[in-house]
Amino acid sequence: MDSVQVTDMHTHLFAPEFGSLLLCGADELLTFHYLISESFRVHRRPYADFWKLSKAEQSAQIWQALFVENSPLSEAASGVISVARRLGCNPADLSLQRLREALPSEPTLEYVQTMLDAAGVAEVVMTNDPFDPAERACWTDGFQWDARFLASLRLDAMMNHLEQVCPLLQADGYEVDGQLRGKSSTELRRFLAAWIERTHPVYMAFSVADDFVYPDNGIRGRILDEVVLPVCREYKLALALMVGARRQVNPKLQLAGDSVAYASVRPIEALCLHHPDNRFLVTMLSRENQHELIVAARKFHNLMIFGCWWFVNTDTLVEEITRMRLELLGPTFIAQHSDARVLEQLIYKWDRARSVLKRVLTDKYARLARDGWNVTRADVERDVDKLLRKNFWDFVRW
Ligand code: FIX
Ligand code: ZN
Repeated sequence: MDSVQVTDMHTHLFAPEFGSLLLCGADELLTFHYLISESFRVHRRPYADFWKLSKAEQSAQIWQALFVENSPLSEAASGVISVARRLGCNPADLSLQRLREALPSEPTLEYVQTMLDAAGVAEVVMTNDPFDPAERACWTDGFQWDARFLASLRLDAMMNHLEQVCPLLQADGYEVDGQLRGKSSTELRRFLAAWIERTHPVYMAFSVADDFVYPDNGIRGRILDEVVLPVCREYKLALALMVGARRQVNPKLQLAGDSVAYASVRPIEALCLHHPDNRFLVTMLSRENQHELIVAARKFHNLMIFGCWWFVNTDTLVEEITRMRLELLGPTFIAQHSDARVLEQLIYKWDRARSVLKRVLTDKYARLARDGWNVTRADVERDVDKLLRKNFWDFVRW
C-alpha cells in the first residue's frame, strides 16, 4: 500500500507552468476553504471583515481559532499537523512561524517532485475550467506543461449557467445563445473540440446539485444529448459527474459556502442505460447516496464510481464507503482521489486514504486466508494497484 504510486484522478492543483495557480505553503494550507468554514465557528468575525484581511492575516486568524484555542481534531485541521510532521516540523512545538519557515510559498520544480514523492503520487489530474479567466490566460497557443499534471475539462459553467457564459463564448467567435437556439449546439461542440485539442483532457466533468434529472428536455439535458455525450463519444472521453454539491448555501463564506444534498441516482442509471457507448465516472457527495450508487455500478459496467468526495472524505465515512464498495463490487472501483487544492495536501490526503484502505483490505484478505484462499503478495499488489491507479486508466482508455 505504501509503495504503490497512485494516479490522483481529481485535484484542483495546477502544473508549475500555470504560475500562481499552483498553491503551496503554510498560508495557502491554512486558508483552505474547509478550514475557513471551520474557523468561523470559533472566531465568529463578521464575514466582510474576514475577507478584507490579507492571506497572511487570515491564516493567522485560522491558526489562532483552530490550533491555539482548540485542538486540531477535525480531518482538515489534523491534516495540517500530519503535513507538518512529514515535512520535518516537530508537532509538539509547532507554531505558525515554524510552519511558514518549513513550507515554501513558491513551488520550485524540485519541491513539486518532493511533494509528489512524499505522497506517492505519480500523476495528478487537474480541474481545468475553460471559462476561468486566470486559466484561459495560460492556455496560449503552443502552451506546454509538466506531463505529471493531466488536464480534465470542467464544464460546470456551461452545464449549469449557459446564459452567463454566452458573452464569453460569443467573444470567442461561437454563435451560442442561452436558450440553445439556432446553431448553438453545433457551436458548443466546436468549442469543446477546440478545448480538447488544446488541453488533451483525460476526461470531461461537471458537478450538479440535487436538481439533476435525466432524460431532460431543459437546457442542461439538451446540452448533454446534443453536445457533451456526442463529443465524449467522438473523442473517446469518459464523462465525470460529481453529484450532490449544493452551491452557495451561504454565499458570505464564498468558496467555503457550498453544501451537500441527497440526490437521485436514477438520472445516472438512465444515462448509463441509454448511452452504452459512453462511459461515466461518478462520485456522490451525500453519505446517504453511497449504497445506491454502488448498486447502480453493479448494473452498469459503463459506470465507474470514484473517490470519497469532500464531506465524505473523513476517516469514518471513507472506511464505511470503501467496505461497502469492496463488499458489493470487489476491487473494481477507484478508491480515492485527493481533491487537493494546495500541493502539500497531497501528503495527508494520501496518507489517510492508504491507512483506511490498509485497515479494510487487511480485514478482507484475512478472512479469505482463514477460509484457505492463497493470498499472495502479488495478488495484493495487483488489487491495490487497480484500486489506486489501474482501474482509472483502464476505464478512461477503454
Ligand atoms: O466541485 C468540486 O470539484 C469540489 O471538489 C470543489 O468545488 C470543492 O470546493 C472542494 O474543494 C472539495 O473538496
Ligand atoms: Zn473537486
